[in-house]
Amino acid sequence: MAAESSAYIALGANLGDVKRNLRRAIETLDATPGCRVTGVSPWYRSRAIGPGNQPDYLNGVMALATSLDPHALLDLLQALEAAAGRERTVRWGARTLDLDLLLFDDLSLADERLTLPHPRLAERNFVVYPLSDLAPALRLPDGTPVSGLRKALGARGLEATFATLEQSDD
Ligand code: A4P
Ligand code: MG
Repeated sequence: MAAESSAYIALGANLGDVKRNLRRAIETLDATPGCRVTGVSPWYRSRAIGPGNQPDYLNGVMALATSLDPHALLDLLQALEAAAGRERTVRWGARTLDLDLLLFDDLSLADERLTLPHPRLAERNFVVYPLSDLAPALRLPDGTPVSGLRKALGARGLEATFATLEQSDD
């Protein structure tokens, strides 16, 4: 059996049935051969970063054990975004589902399809907060502790909501 890698994936959505789209993405990934969801963070409501007047996002992070390689995992994430009805029109525009590959083991790479760690990970509190809730001792490949990023960013525009999607009221 191929050795498993450890990956962290950011989930975000601000259009349509947000909780259902997020829940489906987690369930579908967990049911995919070669992928096992090993943890899901608490959920945060966050002010949208992007053009125009967009609804708030719901953001979280999941941990995955996988035998896929990083590009195959990115293909899978993009297929799940497409299945949720995501339309890529405006960069940073509102979306039914956004799945970003944050970290894959301690890989650092940049090619035309994939950059690891995710290039905007360290600037976004709606990624760093749930990531550090899920993995408080985690470090980026360059040794930066996520707990330090969390302190540096602060919680501006961010509101902790429910611990699990199941605990939310609808
Ligand atoms: N790509 C390269 N590296 C990666 C990676 N590590 N993970 C490429 C995922 N994709 C990666 O992404 C554009 C291209 O990035 C892909 O083709 C892939 O090959 P996209 O998902 O098509 O487009 P996008 O998401 O609109 O652009 P981008 O630049 O990835 O945006 P982000 O950084 O994903 O930001 N505000 C709040 N409050 N919460 C949010 O979750 N999310 C975004 C999207 C904007 N504002 C937000 C939130
Ligand atoms: Mg994206």
